[in-house]
Amino acid sequence: MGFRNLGEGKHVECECVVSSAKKGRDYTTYILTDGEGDVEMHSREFYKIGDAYFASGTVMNERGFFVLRPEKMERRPEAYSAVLHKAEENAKVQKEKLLADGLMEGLRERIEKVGKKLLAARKLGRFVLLKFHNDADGVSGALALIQVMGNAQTHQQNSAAYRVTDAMRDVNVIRYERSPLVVIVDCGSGEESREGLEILKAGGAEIILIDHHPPQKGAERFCSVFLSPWAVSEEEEASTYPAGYLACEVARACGRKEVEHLAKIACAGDKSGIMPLSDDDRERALVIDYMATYAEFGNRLEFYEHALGEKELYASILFQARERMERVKEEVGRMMKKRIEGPVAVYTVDFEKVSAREFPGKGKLTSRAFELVMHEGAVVVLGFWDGGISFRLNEDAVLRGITAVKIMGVVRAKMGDFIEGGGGHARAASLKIRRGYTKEVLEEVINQLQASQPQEKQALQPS
Ligand SMILES: [Mn+2]
Repeated sequence: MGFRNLGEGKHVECECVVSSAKKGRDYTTYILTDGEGDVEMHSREFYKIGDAYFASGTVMNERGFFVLRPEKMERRPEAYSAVLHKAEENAKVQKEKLLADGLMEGLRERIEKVGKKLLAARKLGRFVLLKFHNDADGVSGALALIQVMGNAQTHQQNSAAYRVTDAMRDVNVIRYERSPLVVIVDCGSGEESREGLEILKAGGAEIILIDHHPPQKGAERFCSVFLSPWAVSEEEEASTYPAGYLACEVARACGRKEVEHLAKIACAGDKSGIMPLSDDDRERALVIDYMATYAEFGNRLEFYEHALGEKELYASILFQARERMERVKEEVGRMMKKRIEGPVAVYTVDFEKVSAREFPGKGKLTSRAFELVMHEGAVVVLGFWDGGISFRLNEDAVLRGITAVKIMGVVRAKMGDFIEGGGGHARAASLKIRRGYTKEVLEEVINQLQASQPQEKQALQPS
């Protein structure tokens, strides 16, 4: 007796949610949904969008539209989750051909599940808080998702870790919202984020995590959907499917076809080769990265859309960003020192001596240094400054058994007192170090890299 098969004169009674309201001159036009079907209702009473009711009445045909003449509308807050659940089940997603092959087929079910949740959230006027990492990957992912949701509170997250302070702030944001949904893009999977996620969940949020950073064990248990390539692979390759790309697949499943360029910006920003990229894609990624570096916490998404759409602003930012990149590249090249000859060569760069301050950030600076030597056999590059060390390794180094995660693990175990955090991928990662102790930690990292050198020559000799 719900709203699914309506007919003139039919009596209905069911639990439903007010999904929209449009005020007219004489009455307000409401749309009620029971999660399976919708019906219009005209009323002079006030009903709040997102509130759950028990409704009963008769359906009339008014100028071709079915309209409910209510006999009873009774608040029933406890019905909300059942209606939401039905709406999620009934949300229509599409089976699109995925933009990148490989791992992703295994993630299709999760992509569709996120899609259904977002569509249902939109339908029921559910409160959504969208958190995105402050780089091209995080921003483009958020831009794709907002197309599906239409409306959400968006907050830029200026760290790859979802820390306790972030959770505290967010719990406060969602405190008075009914069934709040928090979607986190391109951050939050690492060890550093565990406590934060736990608090956010305890604070009443349903959490969807869309990320490609290697997860700590059990990150999944805080999320209703854990959309990560690591959910279907243990290979380092998983990292190459950026969060923004994953978000674009969600948007496409929801019928938003115009997001392919955003997927490419995500890939360009994170240096991923899973999709063919143009210079335009790389430029846009650079512009977003530049803007995101300077944006304050809580910066809204519209800011980026605006800059990508304004020719003059865009050109000016691109010019600045490029100029900065060129300048630091040259400086970084001069500052590089070779600390270990090989078989896996190790280079260091002291960023305290490089004039870049905010943009490019330390990770990008390390990438610039890395690009200068990445083709010279097996290579590790360490960028360091007062407060941290950033790691870049090429494929050859990983093939010889060295990963940033391993080295960081050993160093953390030995020098835990000096280390405040860290995380990342096998080939790109960083350590956060107590101020004043970077030199000591760096020497230990170099010792460990020395100790991890493969003894290949002897091993290959026949006995
Ligand atoms: Mn990313």
